[in-house]
Amino acid sequence: MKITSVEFVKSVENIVHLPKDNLKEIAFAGRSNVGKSSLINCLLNRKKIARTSSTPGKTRQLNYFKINQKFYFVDLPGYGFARAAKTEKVQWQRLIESFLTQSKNLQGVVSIIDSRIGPTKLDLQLLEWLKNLNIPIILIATKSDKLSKSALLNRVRKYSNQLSDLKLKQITPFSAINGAGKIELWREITTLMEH
Ligand SMILES: Nc1nc2c(ncn2[C@@H]2O[C@H](COP(=O)(O)OP(=O)(O)OP(=O)(O)O)[C@@H](O)[C@H]2O)c(=O)[nH]1
Ligand SMILES: [Mg+2]
Repeated sequence: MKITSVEFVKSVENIVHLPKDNLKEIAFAGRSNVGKSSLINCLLNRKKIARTSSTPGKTRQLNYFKINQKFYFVDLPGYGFARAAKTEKVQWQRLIESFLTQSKNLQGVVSIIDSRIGPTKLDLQLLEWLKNLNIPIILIATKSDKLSKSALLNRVRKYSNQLSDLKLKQITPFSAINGAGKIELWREITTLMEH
């Protein structure tokens, strides 16, 4: 995908404020600190259009990025941030839920897991939920640079088996550090967008 323009449009805390221009959307979901914002920056060839941080729980709204004036990337708040206040957790959860159930333009969700950790309980909940809602899933195992090639292969194979019920096409290893998996992920995103 040739990126001609990237624009941060807005942060949304309540879905009544979703953009109204009906452009197609791809959302990015995963545990807090898993690397969602870094992955978005890497895909868009921008260093810090999506804010990243080593402090978990940085992304607390739905962040809308308009690409090539044609479609949106939506950076979702991370789930499972242990130190967040309970009321805050409930708030984010509600925001993600209402977004996933009500966005009319959502083409699919890039669900991001940590290649070293694999799917956690919360990841599984999200995946099952997406499946029940018939929302297409692209599954990414990020931070692949932290594992050797053979360890990575083994883990990805293991996760595929663990998730066989979901009938995913594949799990794509990815690294925001060295760009591994970037071409494959763009290919998967483009395929969803063409539907
Ligand atoms: N080694 C390595 N580190 C990564 C990678 N992706 C992200 N990180 C690091 O992981 C930390 C969290 O990254 P973010 O992109 O901010 O994670 P996030 O999922 O957006 O976090 P929240 O917005 O808090 O939910 C940062 O310190 C990143 O530098 C990767 O592919 N490899
Ligand atoms: Mg983030």
